[in-house]
Amino acid sequence: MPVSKLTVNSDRLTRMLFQLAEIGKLPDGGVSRVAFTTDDLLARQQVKAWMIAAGMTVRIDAAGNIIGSYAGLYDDAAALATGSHIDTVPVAGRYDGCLGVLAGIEVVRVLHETKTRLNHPIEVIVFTDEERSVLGCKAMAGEVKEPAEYYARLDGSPIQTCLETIGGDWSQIPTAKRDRAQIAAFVELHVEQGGVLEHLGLPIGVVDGIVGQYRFAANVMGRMNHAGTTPMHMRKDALVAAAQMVLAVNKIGTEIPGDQVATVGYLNVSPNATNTVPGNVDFRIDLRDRSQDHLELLVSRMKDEFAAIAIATNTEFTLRETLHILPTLAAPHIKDVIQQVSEQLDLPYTYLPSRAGHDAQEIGRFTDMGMIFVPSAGGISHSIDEYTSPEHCTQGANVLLHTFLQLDKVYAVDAVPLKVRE
Ligand code: HGY
Ligand code: MN
Ligand code: MN
Repeated sequence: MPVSKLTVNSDRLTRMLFQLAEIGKLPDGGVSRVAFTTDDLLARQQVKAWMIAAGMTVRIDAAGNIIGSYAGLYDDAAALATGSHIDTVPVAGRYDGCLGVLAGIEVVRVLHETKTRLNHPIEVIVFTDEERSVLGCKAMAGEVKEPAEYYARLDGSPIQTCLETIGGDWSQIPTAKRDRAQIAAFVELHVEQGGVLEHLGLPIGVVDGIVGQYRFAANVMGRMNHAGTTPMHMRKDALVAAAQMVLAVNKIGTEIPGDQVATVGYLNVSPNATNTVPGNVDFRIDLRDRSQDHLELLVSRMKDEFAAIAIATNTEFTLRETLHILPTLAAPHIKDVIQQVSEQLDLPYTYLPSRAGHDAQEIGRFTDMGMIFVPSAGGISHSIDEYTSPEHCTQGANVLLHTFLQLDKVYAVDAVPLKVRE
């Protein structure tokens, strides 16, 4: 069959998506598969089996990334890579990350079944812990500069033990770093997680670039006391202070000119008792924008606001950075190829930024990066209501397949074919 006629197997892709969603399934139909949990391990086993069935060899790097490789005609040519993540936020749907991994496996399976060998090796990568620390893709980009404590889990378990459970090795993290000689291009398929494509009625998004992010852990210290006997003017109420800080974060997001976003999605009160003035509050902040300079302005404004609130409420606070990702632009020639392929497949498209973070963001630090979006129903994600139709998933996977076929010609191979494959 001429490669131009190749298509993915829609039913098989849909079956894999639903089967993977059974691992970590919640009673109400959502999925919970947080990195390093038993369900994450089970899902990793399942994905490795699908990679092998698709004709790939599989290895795990020091960061626990699963790297499926499908040989090309030129063994030592740099790979064309795709992939994403299969770990989820605590209450998730079945598409975030998983579509990118499973579509990549399906693309290779079609090549394998039709005995199609590209010049370049193809890689499908499952990156470790995308939802919280983006450790996997950061390690591959050589960007893990922080001490192990920075990556400790919310429950305090050390990253060293977590990595061991998935076949990684914290002490060998630097060996996970790769470069452009090993990966010539990385293209990630992902659900949009926003409502632009659905609003425009378009099946394909060509991503211009991915926003940068800062995340912080804030701790407010007041004084725990009796709710009845402590006069209002004598209180150090950590929750009143934290509540004002949460509103300050929202104000930064809404009032500073620009299209940044600012969120507090996690908050813990202690001792969390009706008749006790709260002594301590933990909460976490997520700031995003397309410009690093603008992000730094948001952070500085936030710190000033928090300092003023602490003085006014007679409390103290600490602020610890838990994540910083620089914005990353997609490679223009990869965007061109995704556009051309969408036109060839008669799929209308638009260009748009990604306001969600992705593994491609870090991989784009050392090689050419591109992203393909497909619509999210209602613009919903990080929710059990996340949904993308089988048709849109299939269209996205076909755009990925044909983008690889095109990129195989775009990236010359100067190696001599070491052996002719069957
Ligand atoms: O939070 C994000 O943007 C991504 O879904 N991890
Ligand atoms: Mn994702
Ligand atoms: Mn996500």
